[in-house]
Amino acid sequence: MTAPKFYITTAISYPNGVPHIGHAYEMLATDALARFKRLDGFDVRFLTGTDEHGIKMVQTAAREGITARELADRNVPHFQAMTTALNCSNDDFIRTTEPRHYAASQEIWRRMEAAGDIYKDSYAGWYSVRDEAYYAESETEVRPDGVRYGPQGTPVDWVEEESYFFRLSAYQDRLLAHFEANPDFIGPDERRNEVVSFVKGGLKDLSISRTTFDWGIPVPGDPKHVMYVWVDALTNYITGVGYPDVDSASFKRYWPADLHVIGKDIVRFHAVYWPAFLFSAGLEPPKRVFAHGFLFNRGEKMSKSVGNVIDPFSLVEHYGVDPVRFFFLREVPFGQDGNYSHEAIVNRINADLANDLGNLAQRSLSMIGKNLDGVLPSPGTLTAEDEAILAVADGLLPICRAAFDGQQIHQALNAVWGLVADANRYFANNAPWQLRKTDPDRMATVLYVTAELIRQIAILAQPAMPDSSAKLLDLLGVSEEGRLFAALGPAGRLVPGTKLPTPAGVFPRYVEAEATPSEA
Ligand code: ME8
Repeated sequence: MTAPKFYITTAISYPNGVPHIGHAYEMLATDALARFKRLDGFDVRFLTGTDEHGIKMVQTAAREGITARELADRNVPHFQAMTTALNCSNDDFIRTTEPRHYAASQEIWRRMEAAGDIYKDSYAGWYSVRDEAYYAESETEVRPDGVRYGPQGTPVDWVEEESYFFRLSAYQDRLLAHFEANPDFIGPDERRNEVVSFVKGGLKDLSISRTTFDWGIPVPGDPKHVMYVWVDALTNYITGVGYPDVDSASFKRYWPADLHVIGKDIVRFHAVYWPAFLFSAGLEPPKRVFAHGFLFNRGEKMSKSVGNVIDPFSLVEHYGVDPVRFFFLREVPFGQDGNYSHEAIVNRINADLANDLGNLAQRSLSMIGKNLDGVLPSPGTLTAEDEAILAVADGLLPICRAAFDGQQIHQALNAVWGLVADANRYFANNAPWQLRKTDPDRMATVLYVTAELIRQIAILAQPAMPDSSAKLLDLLGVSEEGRLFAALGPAGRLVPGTKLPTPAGVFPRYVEAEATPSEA
């Protein structure tokens, strides 16, 4: 039987600067979703990349006295390096300046044109360079500073130029019918409701080309025009699986995408424009679009002028990649806005990781090392308590799967850390260190059960913390194959008699640098 497929993407980032924590957050969360599916037996394809065209790139480059291409070439390597620093498992990294993407974008344009959905007219209206978005006047407001702002709080400029238009208005009913028939198309529900009311409010045709600059993909047959950056940006998702070759094995296998993970500011593009373009081109829409929230530094928006922009590379350098991944995934309910601060990160590292999971593993495994020559014991007859806690562990996969299928990553981690807490209580109540003399057989059983709980916790922690979970599974002598979700539950129980490696700490405590001298 061939594995079912799962095609997942992040938004592609504008490389008009270096990556920030919002980019890192989206990337690591999407990676956790991708890893979960792989471990659960899916043939996963995970795409990320950079969105390099558009006026925003042109303007930033001009300010720096370089070309947009030079700006992209300078910043893209930082985005690529970030995927490595965050230990992301993306299968591909697309740059919208690649020839394969020009071919895909020009083909989707031709298809939309052939469908009668593209016409030439002239555009006069408001445009936000920061959002790369057109807004109706009713969506904008003039603030006391005399500047007109769009709905996301970015300034808008008046634009008037000849432009091609996409007949978005023709897709209003079809989009509404699609939302109705596919209640899971947009998540979370709040975002879905916003989109439905936006579409119900009436769709205007969309300007999809520009003539006042040339940093973009030329419009087929009219190279004076370049495509509106969002037409080309959204198309990356099909370029990444081989479009325009719709007969290619990869396009046939992976399209439609199963999940586009994006931030809440770009839902309209993904849930309205993108499916309309695809309908027009005769292609299937993605199955689901999920919007995560925004991250704030202690409640404040990150901004260069406030000086609270945190570089994802230094975060990883400082706390370690797995603690950073774990912190964001456990702390911020996925889909909601979240906050981060040094204290909150340290608290998660020391409480959830070092104390709760790290100590439990260290104490139980070193008892096996010291008292049982490092050989996993055979459990004796299981008590009701043993059976009950093993049943909790054996029942976690469906809970985690349901959570991940709704992108509720934090709920899955809550369930797993619920077992971590249970396992700590179990270990403390059974006090195997006291049983050593009084009832060595019972001690062996308690140590076996504890090790077995840690095995299942580590398997389920892999999507969030791939490296640390691997270290734990190494300490338990679990084979590569034994790390897949198929090995969860009774099917993959630890094998008594296995000789374990010498235990080593996996989750060090975070110690404040300032504290070191006084402690020394
Ligand atoms: O929007 N917190 O690119 P981008 C969380 N090129 N997420 C954030 C964030 C924050 N503070 N700031 C940004 C674009 N993001 C387009 C996408 S897709 C075909 C084209 C998220 O570099 C943002 O919501 O501005 C988006 O999903 C991603 O980072 C890239 O943002």
